[in-house]
Amino acid sequence: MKIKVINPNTTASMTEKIGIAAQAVASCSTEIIACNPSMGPVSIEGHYDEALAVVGLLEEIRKGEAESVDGYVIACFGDPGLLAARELTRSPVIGIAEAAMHTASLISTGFSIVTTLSRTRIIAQHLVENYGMTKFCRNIRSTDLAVLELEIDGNARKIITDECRQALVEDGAEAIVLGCSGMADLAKEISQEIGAPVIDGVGAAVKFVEVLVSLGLETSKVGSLAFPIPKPYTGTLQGFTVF
Ligand code: 2AL
Repeated sequence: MKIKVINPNTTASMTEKIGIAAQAVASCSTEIIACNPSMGPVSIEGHYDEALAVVGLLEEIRKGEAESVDGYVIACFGDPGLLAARELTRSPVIGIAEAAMHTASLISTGFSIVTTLSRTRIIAQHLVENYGMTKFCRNIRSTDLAVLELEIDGNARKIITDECRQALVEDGAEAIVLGCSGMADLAKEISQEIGAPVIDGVGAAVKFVEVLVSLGLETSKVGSLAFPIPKPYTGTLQGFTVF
């Protein structure tokens, strides 16, 4: 099985970290292809970043269709372009936020999300509501760490661990969802330190793709996720024309 794990930002070191996290949980027979778009923001920390990252992300999905990919993971916690990506392929496409939240809901009665900058909280909040997770989500906590601060050796790990610990005490959370793919390498260690489940969406999403592919389940093309209506695209987006 071939799973393409797309980091929608263009920071190669983060893509590498995401690829390692994906490979660590994948079955022996699964091939992980970790990649990032060639164009777009170096990190995704707001609505503008998200909107523009989606163009490169969709390009990676289109390329994947020519590479006989069996399933895709969108490795950014805002799940940018998730439904658009699902329109482009029959193969399952899973976002790390939806994978992590659903996983947390299966092993706890309530979780808190620990994310990066406080301005990204609203993105997570909208996803919680869209995914029907309001009754499980106890809080969305920011650390005020920029995404690229997770790429340098600093005290990010300690700040995130402290925030997770506080979530257990102050929010009554029983599990923690990490709110950035740049935290993919931290889940196991933080879980051991705080004594509660800590969920990294990259690993969870890879396993969901494996399950769906194993069950022979594809994205429904019966209604709203049908292939895009063929029409010309103009200007810079001419290359995105669907025939
Ligand atoms: C993210 C993420 O997962 N990747 C990225 O560039 N930004 N999410 C976040 N909340 O900062």
